[in-house]
Amino acid sequence: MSDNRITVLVPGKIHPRVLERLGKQFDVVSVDRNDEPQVDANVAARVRGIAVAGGVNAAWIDAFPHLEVIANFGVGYDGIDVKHAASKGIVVTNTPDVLNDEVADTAIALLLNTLRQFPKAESWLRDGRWVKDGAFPLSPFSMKGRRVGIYGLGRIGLEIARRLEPFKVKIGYHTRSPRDSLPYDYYPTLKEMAQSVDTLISIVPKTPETHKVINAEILSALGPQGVFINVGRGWSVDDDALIAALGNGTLGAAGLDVFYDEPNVPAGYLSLPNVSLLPHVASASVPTRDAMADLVADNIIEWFAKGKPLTPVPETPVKPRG
Ligand code: NAP
Ligand code: 8YV
Repeated sequence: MSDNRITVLVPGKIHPRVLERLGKQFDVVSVDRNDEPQVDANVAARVRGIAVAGGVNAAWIDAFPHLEVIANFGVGYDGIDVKHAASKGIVVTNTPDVLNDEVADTAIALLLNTLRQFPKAESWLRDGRWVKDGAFPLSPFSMKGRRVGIYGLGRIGLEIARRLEPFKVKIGYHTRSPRDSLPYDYYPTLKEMAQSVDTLISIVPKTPETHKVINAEILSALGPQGVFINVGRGWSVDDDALIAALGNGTLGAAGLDVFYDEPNVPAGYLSLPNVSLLPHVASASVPTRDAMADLVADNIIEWFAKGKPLTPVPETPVKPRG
């Protein structure tokens, strides 16, 4: 460790490219990510940046008196106590835009898998059932003629909408503020949207307002032909209500990439035939994760070189470094 290099702390695991890029110009200190930081006092006094995939709570923020910047690996930064960071003048950055295409592609793939049961059809072939039992059963649902409501039409939601256009489905969305000049129907409430569509795709952030809003009422409004897809956060879903609705036919099918308490997936989903499950892989390709890693590194590099990170989150101030 050299004295004139800035120290950047990495709590827990992160993409190796972040370590490689930052290691070229900073002293990078990797530590376990527990609830309370356990970092040598001499190191703690030197830390000026944190790069993290996951969470940084107030205890971690308070443990480093010279902390200036926290760079999160991921566009969703719900694991970081941004309010606390903001109160101390610490800048938080995330990785927007570089993953829009990948996550939107995954949303469409998950929707098709859910409607047409392709993962099950492949298992049918691999298990020798095509030979033994004949053709795979017809899928109960199809993309054709669907009315799709997108809950959250931000960077990723808009890419999902654009990808849906060639499928000739009807597209609507719900956000708190309508977006200008878009050819999609705006619904002022989630409930109104759920009553008007048969396919709901959730791509909202984890916030106090989005907690368990996909509940029994919303699922029942989608109806027995209805399909729910979640690529946002598991936080937004009432799992008990969704498992019950899928089990008793109130809702037709669901496709989930994200869960309330990852990596734990409620057992109720695993035994249901009408749910397609992915282990939070929407952005998980080599090119996209490389781009996210580069943006984490570049945010830290730009902050210390120019006092201005590339992609600060709106809640934290960007004051030039003193
Ligand atoms: P974004 O550009 O900030 O878009 C968020 C959208 O949600 C906006 O349209 C916003 O519109 C809407 N929204 C926020 N709060 C809302 C509320 N209470 N009610 C209704 N609409 C609300 O974010 P993004 O880059 O698209 O990412 C969205 C989220 O996707 C991330 O925060 C992350 O949690 C998740 N994500 C998941 C994966 C994955 O691997 N599955 C990958 C990337 C991202 P208004 O502000 O007008 O309401
Ligand atoms: C990643 C995500 O899986 O960007 C996000 O918000 O949920 C995903 O892209 C995650 O952030 C990796 O830690």
